[in-house]
Amino acid sequence: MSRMFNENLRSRIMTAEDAASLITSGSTVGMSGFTGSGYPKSVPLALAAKIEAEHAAGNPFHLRVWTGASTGPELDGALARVNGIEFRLPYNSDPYAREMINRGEMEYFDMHLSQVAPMAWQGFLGPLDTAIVEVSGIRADGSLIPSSSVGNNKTWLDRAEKVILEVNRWQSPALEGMHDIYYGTALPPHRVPIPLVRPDDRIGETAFRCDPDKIVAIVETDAPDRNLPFTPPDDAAKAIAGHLLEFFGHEVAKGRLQASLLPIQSGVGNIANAVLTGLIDSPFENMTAFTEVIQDGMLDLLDAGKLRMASATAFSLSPEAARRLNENMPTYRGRMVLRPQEISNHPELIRRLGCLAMNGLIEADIYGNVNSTHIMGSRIQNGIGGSGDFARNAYISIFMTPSTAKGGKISAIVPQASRVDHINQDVQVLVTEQGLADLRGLSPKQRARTIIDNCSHPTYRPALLDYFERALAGSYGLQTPTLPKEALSWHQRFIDTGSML
Ligand code: 0RQ
Repeated sequence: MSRMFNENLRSRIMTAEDAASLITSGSTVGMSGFTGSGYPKSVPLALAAKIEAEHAAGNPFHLRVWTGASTGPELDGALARVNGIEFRLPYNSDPYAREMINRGEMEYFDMHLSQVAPMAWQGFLGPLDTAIVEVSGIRADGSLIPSSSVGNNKTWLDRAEKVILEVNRWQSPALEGMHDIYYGTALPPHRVPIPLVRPDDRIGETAFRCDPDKIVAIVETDAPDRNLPFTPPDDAAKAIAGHLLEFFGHEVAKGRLQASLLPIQSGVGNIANAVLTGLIDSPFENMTAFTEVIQDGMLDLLDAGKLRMASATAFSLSPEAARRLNENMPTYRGRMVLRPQEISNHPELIRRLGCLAMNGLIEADIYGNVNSTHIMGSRIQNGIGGSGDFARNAYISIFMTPSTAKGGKISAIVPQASRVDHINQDVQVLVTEQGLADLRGLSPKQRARTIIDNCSHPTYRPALLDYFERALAGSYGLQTPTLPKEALSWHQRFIDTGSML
């Protein structure tokens, strides 16, 4: 059945190929999509075919692509495979796009997710030619029912010169009413406080407004979101979850956290999902989440009655969990709110609510500076995503990782991070399967001993201690003892030999 209830817009229904033909080389395109949900699935594929044909005919054809965060293989993957993206922002996890970026063939502006919409409004990113946005329906009054992610869609619809809509009938019709689209943002000097004081407050509208004159094409689809399944928690993930739950229990016992904790934020990846799973058997009740994505673990917490409600900008569910959600949407709807990412990740709100931020990392150094983005300092993995929005403003900012990577050939705790995304002041707790380092109120030298003792892998611990002791003896200054010639030698050894050992 069609989800198009506006008669005037019916004449704009067309094929994905016809819609793609409206986009010219050099365009900036604002796409919907956030971690494999709510991204357009048929126009980008048609665009990729068109780009391939143009390249075969010897005609250059490249796009500048803006999104909410990562998307699916039909978008980033398809466009990267045909070398169709010359510039990309703000977050990517597609392996083809990642390879192109790391070969130097695609420019990538990896940025804080809360800042994308404001920067677009400020005019810092240049003009936006076309918005391609998946929606789950069009109401009779022309307003657009959002899909399984909200991301930057409100901003793309407002800012773009023309709009292409994909109306996806695969998305549950019961999504309607779950969204909270806030229209009260403004640029300085006209900014006002955002009136949200609890994670479940609703401050906006349930649909997007869109000038009908800008809508140049509507494509109907039935394609599913394509999120990857999570791997079941391994021993390291379970140990990390255990340390963290013990820490929360300790904070409650000390009276620094209430028994329902504070709104939790959980990052991307398997470890974050494992921690959520661990909360099911915890003593904490009536929890809330003010976060970016709702993963499988959060759905489980809602099912278990442990989580009272979750506020996010997108779903990030395995195919099995997505099926479960869609089949039972009416029972979840009152307990979930999806908001624009400038609101889900807003520093003002994260600070006000006092979120407990839990994010993954690539490496941390002995002083607690965290690298979330680059392997060996130069190869991008995904991007900073929302981790910076939350880490800087959280009530407690927690980072977690297995203590080694690549089968033990890499230590996740290093003398000096090869890249710093989160400065030590934004990292209050560090957790590996070895243990938890509570860094609150510690000086750099105290932090180093705590991190080495509690978090490093026993294989690397003696070498880290040795480095620290020698730095204490030979450093230029003793606030943050460092041996510059040696600080990145572990990374160089990995690049030269394939191992930090
Ligand atoms: O590589 O895929 O080739 O095996 O990095 O690592 O261990 O699977 O961990 O899925 O939790 O991701 C930081 C990338 C962790 C993620 C990061 C290699 C490792 C593997 C992935 P393979 P794991 P996770 C808000 C929060 C930034 C955005 C963010 C991330 C791959 O958490 O993108 O936090 N964070 N957003 O082998 C070399 C090391 C390594 C390493 C891991 N030290 N050296 N390789 N890897 N550590 C949500 C959003 O913003 C949407």
